[in-house]
Amino acid sequence: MNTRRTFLQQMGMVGASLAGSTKWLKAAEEAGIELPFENGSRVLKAFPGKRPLIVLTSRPPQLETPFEVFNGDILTPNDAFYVRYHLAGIPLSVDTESFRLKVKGSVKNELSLSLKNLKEDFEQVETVAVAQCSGNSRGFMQPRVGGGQLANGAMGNARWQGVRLKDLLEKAGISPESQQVSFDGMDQAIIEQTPDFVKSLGIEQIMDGEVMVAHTMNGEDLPMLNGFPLRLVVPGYYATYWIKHLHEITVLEDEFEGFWMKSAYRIPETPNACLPPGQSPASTVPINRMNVRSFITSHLDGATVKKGEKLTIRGIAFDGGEGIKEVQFSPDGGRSWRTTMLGEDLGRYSFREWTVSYSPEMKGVSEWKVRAINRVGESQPFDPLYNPSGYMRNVVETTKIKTA
Ligand SMILES: Nc1nc2c(c(=O)[nH]1)N[C@H]1C(S)=C(S)[C@@H](COP(=O)(O)O)O[C@H]1N2
Ligand SMILES: [Mo]
Repeated sequence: MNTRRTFLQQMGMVGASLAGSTKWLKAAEEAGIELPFENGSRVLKAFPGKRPLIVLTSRPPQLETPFEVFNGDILTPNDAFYVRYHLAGIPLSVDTESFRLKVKGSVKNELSLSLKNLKEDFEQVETVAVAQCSGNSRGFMQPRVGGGQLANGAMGNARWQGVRLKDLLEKAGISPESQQVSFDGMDQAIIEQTPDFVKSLGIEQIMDGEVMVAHTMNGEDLPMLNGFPLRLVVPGYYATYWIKHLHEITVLEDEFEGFWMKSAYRIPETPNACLPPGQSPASTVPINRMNVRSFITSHLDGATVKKGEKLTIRGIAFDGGEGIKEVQFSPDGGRSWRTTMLGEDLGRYSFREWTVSYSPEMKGVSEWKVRAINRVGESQPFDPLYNPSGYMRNVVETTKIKTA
C-alpha cells in the first residue's frame, strides 16, 4: 500500500510521480492584487491544496489570505488559510506509516509515537483558536520596517483536534528539573548556515493543558502547507510557536538557546512592546500572547453605500485568550460609538463575529472605525504602536466609506 501522502494526492490527483521534484511549486498563476501600501503589488497563485492566495514569496511559500475570506465562515477554510515558512526545505510528502513523533530529553521513557498511537492511545481534545503571524499587518507600519510586508491576511481561525502536549509529557515522565520544551519540525534549511527553525515554551505553560499536538484542522487532515501530519497549537500565542510538521519534542532542564528564541521573534520589554522609531530596546523578551484586534469584514476600504440604506455591518474580533467582551463601531471617525451584537461564542481563543445595523444619513466620505475590548478591559490604541520588528500591530482600524 502506498502511504505516501503528497500534495498531488491532496489535490485529488493520482500518479504522484511529480512528488520529490520541485514541479509542485509551479502553482497556477491567477491574478494580481494591490495591497494598500507602497510596494504592495502581489500576484495570487493557487499552491497545492490551496485556492489562489496572495504570494509574498514562493520559496519558501509565504501566502496571505485575501481579506474577503474573513467575511465568510467564522472558521477560515483550510484551502484559504495563510502559509508561512522560514526555510526553503519544506516537506513535500510524508510517509504516514513510518512517521514518528519523538518525545526525548529529560524524560524517564523516550516516546516514539505513530499517528495511530496518537489517535488511539491518548484522549482526543479540540479547541477553536486563531493563528496569527507576529508580523501580520507589518506592511502598514510607519515608518516602514524590514520583514515580510503583509497586509491583514496572515491570520486564520480553525477548529483544531489532537492530543494534549501535557498528556504526552506525562506519559514520557518528565524530570522534576524540567524547565523548557523545544519543538522541531521536518522542514530544513537548504543553506547550512541558516539555523533550524526550533521554538520553545516553558513547562508551566504546557502543564496548563491547553497546548495541543493537532492532527486535524476543521475536520480534515492538516493541509500539507499548514503542517501535515502534526502541528503544535498554542492557543492565544502568536503562531511562531505553532510548529508545523512537528516530529521532535525535547524536554530541557535549562533554557533553550536556539536562534529563533534568543535572537529572533523578540519584543521590547516595554508596555505593549512599544518603542519609538530609531531607538533600540534596552531589553527584550520572546514574543508571546496576542493583543486585542478587530476588523470590519463586510465593507472594505473605498466601498460605496447608499444614503438611507439599512446596512448590516459585520466583522471579527479576537485577543490572546481573555475573550472578547464588547465590540464598538463608530460611523463618524471615532466621535460616537455604538455597541455591536456579538455572534456565537466558540471559545476565548476564537474569532468572535460582531454585527451592527446602521443607516448612513449623510452623503460624502466617512471613516468607519471598530474597536474591541476583552474581558480584562484591554482594548486597542487609536495611534499605531511601533516596534522595530513590526510585530503586534493592533491599531483601531479605519475603513473609508463613500455614501452616495
Ligand atoms: N516547521 C515550521 N513551523 C512553523 C514555521 C516554520 O517556518 N516552520 N513558521 C511559524 C510561523 S512564524 C507562523 S506565522 C506559522 C504559520 O502557520 P501556517 O503556515 O499554518 O499559517 O507557522 C509557524 N510554524
Ligand atoms: Mo509568523
